[in-house]
Amino acid sequence: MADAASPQRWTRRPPGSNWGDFGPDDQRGRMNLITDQRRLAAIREVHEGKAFVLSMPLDFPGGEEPDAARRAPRLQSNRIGDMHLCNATLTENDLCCDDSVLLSLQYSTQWDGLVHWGRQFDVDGSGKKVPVYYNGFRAGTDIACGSEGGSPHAHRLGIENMAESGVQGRGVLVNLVKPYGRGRSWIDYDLLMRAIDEQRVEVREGDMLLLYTGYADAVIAMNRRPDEQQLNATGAVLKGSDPRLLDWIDRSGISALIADNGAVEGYATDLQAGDAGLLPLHECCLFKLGIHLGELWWLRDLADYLDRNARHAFLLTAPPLRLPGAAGSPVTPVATV
Ligand code: UVW
Repeated sequence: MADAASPQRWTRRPPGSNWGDFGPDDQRGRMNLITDQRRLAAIREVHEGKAFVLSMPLDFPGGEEPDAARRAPRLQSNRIGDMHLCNATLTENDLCCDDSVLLSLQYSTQWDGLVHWGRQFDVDGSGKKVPVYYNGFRAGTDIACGSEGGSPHAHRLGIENMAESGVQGRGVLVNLVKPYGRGRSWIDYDLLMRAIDEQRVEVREGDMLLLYTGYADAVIAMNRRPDEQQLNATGAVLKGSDPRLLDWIDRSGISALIADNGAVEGYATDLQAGDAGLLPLHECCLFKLGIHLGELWWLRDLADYLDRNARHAFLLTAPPLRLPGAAGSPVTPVATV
């Protein structure tokens, strides 16, 4: 499609992107593809009424390094005056607990919001690159950081936009443990297609695609003492540098891409970023196509059930926190089969 320009922000969109296709000021990206009709079709995938919770406990993986960017949640009791609201005796008969939490939004089972990954791009052909996110929203004005990065607020593309779409639709799961085992494997287009074909997974436009790799199984087994070396050798990761894989993600029409590992794609071992950036799949999904990424989901029980019952589709309900201005969110997704 020709550039449907929003003249204020951009006249030239990144090659392979869909900027403008959902409207010049769209902030929901591919979530727009989950229409009422498609939600009804997703509900028709429910045959037993059984529900699977797809979140790890939010204090996993655990064991943070001192310089870690993301930290495990810290709970504390709220206070009324000097009274801590933990087993607080408000009256002779009434007891109360009431907490606050300091929470890294992307520490555990999470959604990456559309401002999680942007890039420098020449949006008007002037030869000057500017820092932008999906649909050309600008770092600095649309996505503000406050003084010294202290009080960030995404005035555009915050995670609340995703929450307001409901995030309920058809989920389909591809089991990568079955064909490729529990060791580290890099999944390119051919390997993903092989798994999809062998498992007869029908991926429809608007579907949320889930990849079971076994990574979160290892995280849970480590019981809040993660062994980074072992985890780096665990489970399948998508090969973001494969252009055929990125092209398929675009053509498939998926609305979200989810895995039980830390970043869906593998990190390059040397951090020499070419033009495609450090994380090409993040760039393709979050920056170009408005496809939210789900990470560190708990998929084992659902994957086992689907395998035992020769199924792959279900109703997925997974809204993030409706937290204005945030770059991501914890999530407690539910698959209903
Ligand atoms: C990064 O890798 C920077 O983040 P995430 O894996 O949470 O998308």
